[in-house]
Amino acid sequence: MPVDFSGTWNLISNDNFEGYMVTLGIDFATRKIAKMLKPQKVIKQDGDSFYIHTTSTFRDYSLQFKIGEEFEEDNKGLDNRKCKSVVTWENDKLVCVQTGEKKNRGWTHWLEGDDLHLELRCENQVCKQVFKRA
Ligand code: VLP
Repeated sequence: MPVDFSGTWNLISNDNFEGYMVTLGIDFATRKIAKMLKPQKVIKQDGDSFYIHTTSTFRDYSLQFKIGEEFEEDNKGLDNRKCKSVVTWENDKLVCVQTGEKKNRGWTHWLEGDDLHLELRCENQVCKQVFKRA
């Protein structure tokens, strides 16, 4: 049985979100707002199907995918770039590769104790987020 990420998760730490946003070309004013946010993630996992909804007081972002099936991602409300994304299991980690204009773009989710971890990567920047169950 794979890990179950389902649940509602609240951000408790956000390391180098600034560096990640800079590499994505997010403008100063937007970064200033985004840095203050404490987003919540709602994850629904049903077999190989995932729904990840990231919500905040400023913007929301939702994503639906099946493991191993490439999809078009438009990153609407984030950097608005399109990319081709695919999510696979690497042991108990959920790994997304986002192929497009930006090199080395992707993310990894995993569970550690009762916490949900997320590493966001773009070019040479890594942002590390930790969430606790709501
Ligand atoms: C853009 C970069 C902040 C910052 C401006 C808007 C949505 C894995 C994956 C599922 C993400 C989250 C991406 C955050 C990138 C911000 C608005 C913040 C709230 O999550 O869970 O999509 O990629």
